[in-house]
Amino acid sequence: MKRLLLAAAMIAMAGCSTTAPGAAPAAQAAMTMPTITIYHLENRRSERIVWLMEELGMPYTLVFKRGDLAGSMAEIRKVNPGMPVAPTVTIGDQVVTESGAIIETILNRYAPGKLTPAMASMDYANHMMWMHHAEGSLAGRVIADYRVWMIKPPTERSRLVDSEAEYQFAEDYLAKHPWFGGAEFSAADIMMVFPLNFGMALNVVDKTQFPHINAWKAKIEARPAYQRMLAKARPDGMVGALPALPAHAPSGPRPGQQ
Ligand SMILES: N[C@@H](CCC(=O)N[C@@H](CS)C(=O)NCC(=O)O)C(=O)O
Repeated sequence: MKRLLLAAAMIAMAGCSTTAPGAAPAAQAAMTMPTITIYHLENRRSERIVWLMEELGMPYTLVFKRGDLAGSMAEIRKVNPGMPVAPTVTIGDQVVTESGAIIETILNRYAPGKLTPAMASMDYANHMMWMHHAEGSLAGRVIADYRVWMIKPPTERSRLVDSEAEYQFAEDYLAKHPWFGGAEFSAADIMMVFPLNFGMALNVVDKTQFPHINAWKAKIEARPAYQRMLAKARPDGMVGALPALPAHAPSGPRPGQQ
């Protein structure tokens, strides 16, 4: 009788949890992927989604007018008149924007466990931070600085976190980790390329000051999936590149800091 009760208790406990305490949950099964269509502007953020699909080796349809940003934007407006931005993606019949949200949706649903560190690892939180930092902090600051400096070049550094502080933060991280995903390449690296390239190419920061970011960019550009993305999404090289600032912003300490 005692043995029967013990067995019943063990079965009941097993029913409560299928994993040992502290163990990572089993990877979720991938859902069947509907047709994914990427509405693209050359040399813009929609490259992230093309690159993601190339890294995953998954099918997609790419829509843009080669060498014609206005024509490509007209295609975007047809499916997404309320928020015509690149990337706009259709997942089946659903229109989705925000590159980070698109990437997380595709990975979580159709490629669980891919391009993402294990949830229980130290790298996971860093990966998530860079996934969101790319658009939530870095892109906004670099583009704001670019726009303001185009109108009136600054004579001193801002007291607020500026582009240079952003690049230094990324530089310090890459001095200790090979990828923004930590030990392995992850979707966070895909998110970070666009804003880091933007500020360096347009002279918002002095690109010679960030050797680890430059070394990471060289590794990124050597990836076969990145090269396939360039061949498909940027077949004629840079299209509609913005003018670079004549000189990068003043570096050094901020006012009041020596
Ligand atoms: N945070 C959004 C930004 C999307 C965005 O602004 N994309 C730019 C191209 S890189 C765009 O379409 N701009 C058009 C406009 O602002 O009119 C994302 O990451 O998807």
